[in-house]
Amino acid sequence: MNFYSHTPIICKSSQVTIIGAGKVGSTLAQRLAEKDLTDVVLFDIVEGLPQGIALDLMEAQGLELHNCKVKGTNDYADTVGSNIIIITAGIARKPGMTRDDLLKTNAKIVTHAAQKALEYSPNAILIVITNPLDVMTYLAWKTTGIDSRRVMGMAGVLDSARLQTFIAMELNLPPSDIHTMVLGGHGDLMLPLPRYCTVSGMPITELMSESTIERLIERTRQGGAEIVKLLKTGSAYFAPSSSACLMVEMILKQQPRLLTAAAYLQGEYGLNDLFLGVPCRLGCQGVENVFEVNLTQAEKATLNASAQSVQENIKIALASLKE
Ligand code: TXD
Repeated sequence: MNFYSHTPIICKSSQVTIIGAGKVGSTLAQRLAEKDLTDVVLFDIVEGLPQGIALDLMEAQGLELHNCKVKGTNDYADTVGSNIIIITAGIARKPGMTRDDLLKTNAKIVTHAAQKALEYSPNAILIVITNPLDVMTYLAWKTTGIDSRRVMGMAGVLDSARLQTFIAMELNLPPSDIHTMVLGGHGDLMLPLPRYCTVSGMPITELMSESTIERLIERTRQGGAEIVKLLKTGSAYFAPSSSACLMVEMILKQQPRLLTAAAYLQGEYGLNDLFLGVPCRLGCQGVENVFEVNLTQAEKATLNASAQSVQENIKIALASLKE
């Protein structure tokens, strides 16, 4: 009897491709595999990087006891037949840099990645993570021409998780008791909605002073920048990868939940032809439903300002793709 035989590698029936094996991409690959959710193909243009990360993750398989295969590659052909494609490729923010500074470089990277990956996985659902998020999600959809319900951007889950964390820290309660909602663009004009944030069913407006809520909201708006400033190189990746992992889990397991994602709007909230963070139901079809919540005049004004900024950047990005 051979006590040292290798654990057989059982392939999962689903496959997720992650484009960009940087901080977010590699951490997401780890989360997906270690949660035993799906096989993962990790793609990057840097030779050896995705292969090295994939091998490292596979060497932990017997310790973490999961059954998912992680493969690293520089060849899009290896991504064939993926159920979900996640784009994290691009350059990350450096201190003092806004998300919109990333616009033109990432526009080229994201549109190329979306087109190449969909060539090999024409039925895949596309989740965009690269910043500036709402613009990149639009470009990925526009330049591939796939059904808009199959395209979504990850930001609302993260922004909501950040606000959830700050409320939990303030009230000294577990984050699981706290439900938050942050709409709008993934930027300084995001729209946290305290009226819709609850602690075990109680609106936070009943539990905290206006000034405390405003402080936590401002910290949420600056949540990405706060981490960029602390890290000095690169941006957040643990919570972003957890957020994307949750979206993948809901889609693959067909266990829809209401959460915020950048979804294509066709009249909802009075907005048209852009991707913006709104509450949706995600399922195996992608964005299965967009929910419209009532907004006050002030909230509507913030959402409109957010939409306007996204639409202006879409124009700049589309023009830059023709240069
Ligand atoms: O909430 C959100 N959506 C975000 C978004 C939260 C965190 C990070 N956010 C953005 O994700 C961030 O501003 C970046 O635009 C992306 C990726 O962030 P990450 O921290 O992972 O950046 P890295 O570590 O620099 O990784 C980027 C990788 C790197 O390995 C490059 O070699 C690769 O992208 N890259 C490419 N891969 C494939 N194809 C092309 N063309 C390419 N260009 C660069």
